[in-house]
Amino acid sequence: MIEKVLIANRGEIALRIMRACREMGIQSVAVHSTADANAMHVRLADESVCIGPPAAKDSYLSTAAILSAASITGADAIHPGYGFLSENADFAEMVEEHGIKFIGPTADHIRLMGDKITAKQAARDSGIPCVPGSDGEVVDFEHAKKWANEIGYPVLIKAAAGGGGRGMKVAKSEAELHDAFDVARNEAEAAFGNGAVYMERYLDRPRHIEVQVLADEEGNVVHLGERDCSLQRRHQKILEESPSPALNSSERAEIGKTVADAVRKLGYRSAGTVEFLYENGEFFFIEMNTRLQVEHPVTEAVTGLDLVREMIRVASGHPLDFTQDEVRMNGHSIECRINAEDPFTFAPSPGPVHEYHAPGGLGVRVDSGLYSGYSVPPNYDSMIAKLIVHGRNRGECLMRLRRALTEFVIDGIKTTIPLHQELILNDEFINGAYDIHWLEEYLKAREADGGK
Ligand code: MV4
Repeated sequence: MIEKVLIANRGEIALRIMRACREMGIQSVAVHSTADANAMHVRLADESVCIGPPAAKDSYLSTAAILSAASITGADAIHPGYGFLSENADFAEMVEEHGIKFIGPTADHIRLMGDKITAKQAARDSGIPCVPGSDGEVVDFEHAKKWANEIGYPVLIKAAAGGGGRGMKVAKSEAELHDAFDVARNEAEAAFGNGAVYMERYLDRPRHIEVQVLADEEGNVVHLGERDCSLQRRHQKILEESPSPALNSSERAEIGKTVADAVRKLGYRSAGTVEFLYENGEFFFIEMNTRLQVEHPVTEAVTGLDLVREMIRVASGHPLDFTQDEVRMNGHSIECRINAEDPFTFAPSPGPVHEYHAPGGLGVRVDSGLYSGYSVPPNYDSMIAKLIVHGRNRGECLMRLRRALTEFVIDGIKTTIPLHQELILNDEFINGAYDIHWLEEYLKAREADGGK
């Protein structure tokens, strides 16, 4: 059994993992940069180690510093959280080579899903529906033309090493294809050191729906329903909900079963998320995330399960102690990501927090490392809190969300709380009638109205 976990992360997710450890009687080790010496994750841990200067590449991304910290504290496992080293297959491999358990999937599965071409092939071979597109890499313009004619325009050229929206180019016709192909290849080479690209039919107005799974080492796999993550700006999610307002229960059961069967075939272990675009009643695989995700709490709210606890149990070699039939989806949950940003321009707003008051009450959860007197450092991601609300149905959830956003006080810095207050009064949002482009169009219209 795991006795001491080093948490290779910071902020709210480090706290989240520590809380699971404490409930399980596991010691926790925080690591931190010099910029985070006063962070809540350092205060709440059983032990902490400073691993370097503020720049992430010299601290939270330094495999040497993190492995040294694990070694001197005698940690027998590492949880990577999300971002940073969480989807770095070489890191997962190094951790295991040091005789330390990596709380996540195998390095091979991380590598397989990290390359979007091999990920798509694996998904398709396991029975997951994919976006019609090229059979693997598109190596030159002649092949690009051949595939585009087969798929039909518009087409999307994507980088194998991309993901999360980086390195994509649309071509609406053959006239645009040559330049789009060249630009995509060159950008992929420059950004990732890997110029491999592939091609898909471009879906016009899909929703972004992702299915959560948990798998153990004995081949037991359960799906925990889906999350709708369509509300995004520049590929940053702003608000997520579960269940998706777009699905009915038979669609939900069917995609869940398809994903769980595929993940079992892949021999995957730990928590994972299979991402889809959903348009006109059809699901199309785009990527698989081999980590715990920011928005996991909405799934926790609806299922009552503790995903971090399950990840730790699976990493310890325990089988899942519940079956698919025992997973009950209950009610509705919404998460608002609260960023230290101007709610109109989205300019970062780090600095000292004067007054801090988190909302509470029935159905309300706040995951955050903020406290009065804390100063948000300028060196990292601007997400400073997640507000997660649960209700028996979407209407009750929205009522509680409105109430909770009214109670939330974060003084001294600008936050995106006013944006959320505004969004949840919008009729289209209230009706669940949004897709992946809705928020950006909403914000553009708001700007045209004179910043209000
Ligand atoms: C697409 C697409 C339309 N058609 N693929 C962007 C992030 C990356 N994970 C996949 N992305 C997209 N892939 C096809 N064939 C549109 C997007 C996309 C998107 C997807 C999910 C959430 C937000 C998005 C915003 C713009 C584009």
